Amino acid sequence: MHVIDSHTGGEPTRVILDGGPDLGTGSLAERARRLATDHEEFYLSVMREPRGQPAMVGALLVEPVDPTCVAGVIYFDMGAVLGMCGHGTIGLTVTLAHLGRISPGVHRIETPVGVVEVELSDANTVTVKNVESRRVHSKVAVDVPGHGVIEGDVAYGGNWFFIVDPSPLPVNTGNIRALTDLAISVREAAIAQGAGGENGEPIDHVIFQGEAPQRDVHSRNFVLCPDDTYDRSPCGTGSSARLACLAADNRLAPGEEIVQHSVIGSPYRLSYQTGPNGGVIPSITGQAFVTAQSTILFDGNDPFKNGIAH
Ligand code: PYC
Repeated sequence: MHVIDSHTGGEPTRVILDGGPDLGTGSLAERARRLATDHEEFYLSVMREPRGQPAMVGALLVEPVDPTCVAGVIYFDMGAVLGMCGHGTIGLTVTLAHLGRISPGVHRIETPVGVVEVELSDANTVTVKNVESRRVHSKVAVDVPGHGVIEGDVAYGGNWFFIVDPSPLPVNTGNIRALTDLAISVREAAIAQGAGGENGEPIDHVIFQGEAPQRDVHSRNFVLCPDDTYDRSPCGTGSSARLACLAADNRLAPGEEIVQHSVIGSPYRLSYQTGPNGGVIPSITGQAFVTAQSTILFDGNDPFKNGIAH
């Protein structure tokens, strides 16, 4: 299996060029469902240690249905198959350029939740125009065992987010363990108490919005991903959901640009345009760098062939 690894603001992406399972035909949403139900062993073996690493997102290249797209992609981490991934799309675009498959300019990429547009400005800088994002519930109270009631907005940005603003804890690297534990409890409470999307979609990510020390930075976020790691980048789908909340609260005008930092200080430039269905079309600009080009091997005698479960 040939892969190319990159990171976007510190968050790793592994693009799988070949050697993945046969997912058959149909829409990318159908093929993503098949990956989730029939091929868990495959994606865990590529994401888990010793081949993968915590926080890594896999990007399985598949044939797009839409012929105007340069690629189809299904994202996953070691916790779940994802609808979309913003940092992964920036990493994938830089990887396609590294391979000589695309040049600077605008391209379309098909994902299970729809087609996204990417603009490659230079070898490392990409703007993603994400799928329409929306807030579906505001100020939802969840009772978090051991903590008490926490209020948050439920919003969609290609994945489902519970966004807590302001964060119950300061968002800084010294608090990563405590933020992670609290975010897991919030996600579990939200799921148990039915706080999800309009059709009952479960929350898969939690965001705590904190203050940034820099005057020119709008805020700093902590994002918990399905695999219980935190996003080293400001999370593209999470930033999209957050833009939908800012727009719904009239806290950011269409076209106005802000800088969002992750908990480790990596930046995205964010803005939005009003979407056709009452939501927002987010623009996310970030940078990715290729870190490795490898062949992954699976030895039938290896007791950890399918990765370490812990
Ligand atoms: O950037 O959208 C994102 C993302 C999702 C999970 C990890 N990163």
